[in-house]
Amino acid sequence: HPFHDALVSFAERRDITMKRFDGIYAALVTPFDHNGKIHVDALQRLIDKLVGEGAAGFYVSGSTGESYLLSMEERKYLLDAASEAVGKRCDLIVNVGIIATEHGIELAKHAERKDNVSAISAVPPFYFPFSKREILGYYHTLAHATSLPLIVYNIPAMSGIQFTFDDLSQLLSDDGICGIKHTSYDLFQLQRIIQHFPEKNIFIGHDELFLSALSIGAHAGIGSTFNIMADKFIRMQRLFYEKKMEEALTIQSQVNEVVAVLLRVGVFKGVKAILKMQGIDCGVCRAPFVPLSAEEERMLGDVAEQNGLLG
Ligand code: MN9
Repeated sequence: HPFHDALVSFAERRDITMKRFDGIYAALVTPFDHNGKIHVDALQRLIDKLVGEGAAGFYVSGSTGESYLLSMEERKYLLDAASEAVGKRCDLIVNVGIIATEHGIELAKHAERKDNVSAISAVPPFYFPFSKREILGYYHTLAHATSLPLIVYNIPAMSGIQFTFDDLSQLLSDDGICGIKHTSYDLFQLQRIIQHFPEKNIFIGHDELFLSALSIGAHAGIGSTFNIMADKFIRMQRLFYEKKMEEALTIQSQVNEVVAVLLRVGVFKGVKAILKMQGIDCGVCRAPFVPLSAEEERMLGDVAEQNGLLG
């Protein structure tokens, strides 16, 4: 492809290029303190709780982390803090997606300096109507900008970019691209990707589809609701491997009761509100997001209580 000269060869990459991702990667919220600054103590407590529940790792600076409301410096600082908080216990995937390719490269180079980061990820460049060629070029460039492999973040509802199966095949044929985070309700497309790229890492990005995605061959998930109920997903995956489908579906059904309310009030705001009820105050989402109403908080409290999220 057009960036061939800049390629780092497969053999020169870190061993982790071949990493098989498995399990639950929590798409971390970004905790803010009362002054709206990144709250490192809350982040540490959140990470400790999720490691304790059995999370496989963390997805830092994604949509859930409000990364497009953070400055470049804050995105780096957030990763510094998360990397330090996690230590050697788990690995991190870092979303470096941003509009300008050179800013993405800068974030990728920063991520490469952390020894617990196993991959970068990126949303498509947004706002401007870039051509498919420009968007695919952005990914190939980021995938070879550092020794870290890249996970494509497919999220049409937010990015506005619809990838076809052919687009995704082109991307996954790049040896610098180790997988995809599929945050789309199109399970037909997901199944075709898994079938045609069995050696790549496929993350389901819609928590409400977790069990469905496992049934068509996904092995891992990246999700915002793992912040508040990682244990349920971990149990669901274990039950699935034990072929206890009815029990697994019971858990998915509970999870989906919670997701339905989160979608009504705004997922990121709702996840932060439930975390506060669970004893980890991560503050509120950054403006232009507005705080939840008392009625929205009540709905969240009720559904969290009814589904065993409040202990
Ligand atoms: O990280 C999340 N995607 C977005 C994954 O928030 C854009 C999901 O966890 C969803 O929030 C969740 C609700 O649709 O599945």
